[in-house]
Amino acid sequence: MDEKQLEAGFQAKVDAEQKIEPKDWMPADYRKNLVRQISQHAHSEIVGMLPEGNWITRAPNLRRKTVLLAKVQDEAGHGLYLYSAAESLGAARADLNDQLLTGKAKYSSIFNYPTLTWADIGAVGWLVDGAAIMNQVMLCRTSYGPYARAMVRICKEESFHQRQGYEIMCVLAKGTPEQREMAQDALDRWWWPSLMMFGPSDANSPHSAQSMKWKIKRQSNDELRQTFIDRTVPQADFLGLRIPDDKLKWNEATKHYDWGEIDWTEFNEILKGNGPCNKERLEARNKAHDEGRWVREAALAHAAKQAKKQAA
Ligand code: FAQ
Repeated sequence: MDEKQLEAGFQAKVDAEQKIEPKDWMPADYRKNLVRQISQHAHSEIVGMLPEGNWITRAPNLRRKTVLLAKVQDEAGHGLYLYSAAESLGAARADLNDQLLTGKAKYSSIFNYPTLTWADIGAVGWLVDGAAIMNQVMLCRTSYGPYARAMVRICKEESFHQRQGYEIMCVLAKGTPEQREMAQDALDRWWWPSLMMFGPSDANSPHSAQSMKWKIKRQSNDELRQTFIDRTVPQADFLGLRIPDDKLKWNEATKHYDWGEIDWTEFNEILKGNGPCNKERLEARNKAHDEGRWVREAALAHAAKQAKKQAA
């Protein structure tokens, strides 16, 4: 079969909702686009451990600490699943890691904001994990088999993460005036960056059209962002907190909330490496990589010894 026939067969399979598996033929650009998205996603999970990891030693009690510890460990697990999914497409883990550590790779903009108070841990769980689930539930039906299967478990865990964050917000919002103020301040700072997580508006999203055709993405950036807003506003109302958007208003005709404007300059600056914590995040990842060198070397030495034994 020539390339055109292979491509037609591939698209027919995708259209019939059959999964593409690692050994199946796939267009080179499909493979490239998937490695791009999956590796960025994996990097996000790994860098995403940092803002919350920062609070493990300062969680207000033992229960909060164990829950937060479990959540951060879950994110590490998600990263590993996703790197494995990228490897099944032929990407080398060492290359992906290198791209992250040298600042060449993208990861989600959201993780370049600081977590300043305990309420930020509530807001991250509620809003950041909430936005992540909204975006990732559709990925359970993505066309590439290993990615879709990894996402099922990831989404179950993200759903627990979202609830633990919302529970923190509930306690703070119904607590002392100072706690309420902390909760409102966290919402004020995390609202707009959470909306940016969904990526550029559809008109400015270069990958969306092809990714939708290949059923890598199943809903557009703007659709998902709107659904997130529609679901989250009533949650903020329940908490008695105010979303920092003067234009936010229920529209009876569209059955959606109307809302204000994202500051795309801020988003683009973060993507260029100029966000509040970009530098700090890369330094922390490089430090962790350097400090883990002895573990990698020990593991490799053990593997080499085993291989020698088997050969003898
Ligand atoms: N930040 O054409 P599009 C989490 C880039 S995991 C940085 O629309 P696409 C769990 C994009 O990569 C959060 N860059 O791209 C957790 C592209 O750059 P390129 C991550 C962004 O791929 C919670 C360019 O802009 N989730 O939070 C962002 O079709 C708590 C053009 O954009 C995923 O990765 C951004 N926000 O759509 C962990 C989910 N948005 O490659 C710890 C999977 C866009 O041309 C604690 N990914 N860009 O240089 C996706 O669904 C998609 O990749 C999108 C972007 C929707 C993120």
